[in-house]
Amino acid sequence: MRMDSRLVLALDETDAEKALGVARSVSDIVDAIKINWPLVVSAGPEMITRLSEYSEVICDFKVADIPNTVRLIVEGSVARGASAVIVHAFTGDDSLRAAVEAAGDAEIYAVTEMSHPGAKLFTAQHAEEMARLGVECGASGFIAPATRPDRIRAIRAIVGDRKILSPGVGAQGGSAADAIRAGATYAIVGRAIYGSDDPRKAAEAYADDIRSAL
Ligand code: NUP
Repeated sequence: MRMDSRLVLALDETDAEKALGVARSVSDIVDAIKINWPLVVSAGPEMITRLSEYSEVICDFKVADIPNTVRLIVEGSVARGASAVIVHAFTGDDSLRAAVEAAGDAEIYAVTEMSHPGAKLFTAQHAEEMARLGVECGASGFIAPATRPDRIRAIRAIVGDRKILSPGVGAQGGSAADAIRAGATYAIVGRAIYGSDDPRKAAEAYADDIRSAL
């Protein structure tokens, strides 16, 4: 995945044509487009392939299952054009290893602590353990919360030079520049870009904000 703007668009727009329009308008600004279930259940998995014409595509399927099911989901995503797939780490070492193996040349990013308030109940309490497990199992990157930059710092101390992608910027209250300063490799921004009146202008503003932190 390229590392120019360090900005990743979270494209949770559910209208296929609007989603493609946003992708087209920001593809030269963002380093990747992350898609999630909202777009896939409304517009179909072929969106992975269509969007891969504009940008690298990260499938944020937060896969949490037994190794065989994980393998099938990761293989299917990569076959459709995904450059990376996001999986949960709480499923354990066998499921994580199955994801990494199934990804081949594509990347696996493991969730550590999630960005929403409810994350404090479970994921926050095991985030460091999950990061350690991800490193052991060969994950290329980790998801850590822009809403709590101190937690990005803690995860960075564990994962060394592997990637950290941080959601929670904009609509959830986090700052892209703060996340990057805390050690994130990429800031992930969704609604604050695709939901704005001028997604291109919004993406440019986030890219400028990130640049100010480098
Ligand atoms: O901890 C996480 N928080 C989070 O928001 C892990 C995620 N993968 N995400 C995803 O990032 C979330 O599902 C959405 O696709 C995106 C954030 O979107 P927004 O809050 O910027 O609109």
